[in-house]
Amino acid sequence: SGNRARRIGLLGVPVEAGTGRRGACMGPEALRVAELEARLAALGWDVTDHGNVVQLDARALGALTFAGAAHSPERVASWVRPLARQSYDLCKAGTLPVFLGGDHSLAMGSVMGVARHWEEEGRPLFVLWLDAHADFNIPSISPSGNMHGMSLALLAGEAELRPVFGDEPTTAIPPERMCVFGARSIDPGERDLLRRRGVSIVDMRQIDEHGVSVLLHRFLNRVAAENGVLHVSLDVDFLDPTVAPGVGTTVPGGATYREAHLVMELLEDAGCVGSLDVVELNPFLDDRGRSALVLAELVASLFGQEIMDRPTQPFG
Ligand code: HAR
Ligand code: MN
Ligand code: MN
Ligand code: MN
Repeated sequence: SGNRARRIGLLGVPVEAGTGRRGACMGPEALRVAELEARLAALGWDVTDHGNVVQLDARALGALTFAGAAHSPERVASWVRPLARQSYDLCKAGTLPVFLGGDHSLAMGSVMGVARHWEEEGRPLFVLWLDAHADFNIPSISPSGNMHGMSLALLAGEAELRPVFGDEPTTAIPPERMCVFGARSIDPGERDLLRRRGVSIVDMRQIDEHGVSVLLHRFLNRVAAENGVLHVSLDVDFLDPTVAPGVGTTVPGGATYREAHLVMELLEDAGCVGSLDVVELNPFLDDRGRSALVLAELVASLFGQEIMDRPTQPFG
């Protein structure tokens, strides 16, 4: 797969300030316990676990103010500001970064660093948002004020969210290069904003009718036509809650086990993925590690594991 690094860097981001409930801080450790590193190494990747990003002192940031509801923005900023820098540095070093969450607010930092890198390389960055939600709220329209519901809007350059990065270097990703895939819970104001900005949305109704392959290829063809690089942001609630119950915001009617694997397998075939988030895993709500194991398997599929080549119970 031509333009990809052979090196994967894992980076934990135990942020949970972007959600309404506790437990996502345990996500990075659960993914490590699910043997993510060993699974990728078994596929031939050179994997380094960089541990967890170091949080800034949130009090030293001062109060961040917004034109509406935004909960704990200083705590979110204290994670995503250093994360954007480390993400950028990992890309610069030729490493394919895999970010282990932590709630989805972490994408503000992970994708920001990735976007700054590819902008300098002159390659267009596309974003595939695998999620029940679009995470395209801004403070003036958010029904909850939870910042994990605003990360894609920040990445699209929404002005209301600028205080999150303050004076740090940022860039905006054109919303036409974003695709929300698996959607089934979008707020009314959020839907208007998505339409006005021109974000592509593939909802579960379309997936039921046409299947993931046809719909994903539409987007991947656009990435290929522009010689783009793809960031994949995988929210656990993309999956149906019967497959992955370990998440704070379950929504019925999500992707099945095989639909999710097929998405990963098609992404591997396309060969354009340059970075990945695995977010919203809440081990406190999980059923004996089931969701963490499903996620570890999905990440392996994205990086070359074939469904017909899975040895019997290698990781217990
Ligand atoms: N749209 C709702 C809000 O903004 C719920 C967002 C929930 N987000 C996540 N990540 N769980 O997708 O509050
Ligand atoms: Mn190691
Ligand atoms: Mn999300
Ligand atoms: Mn979600």
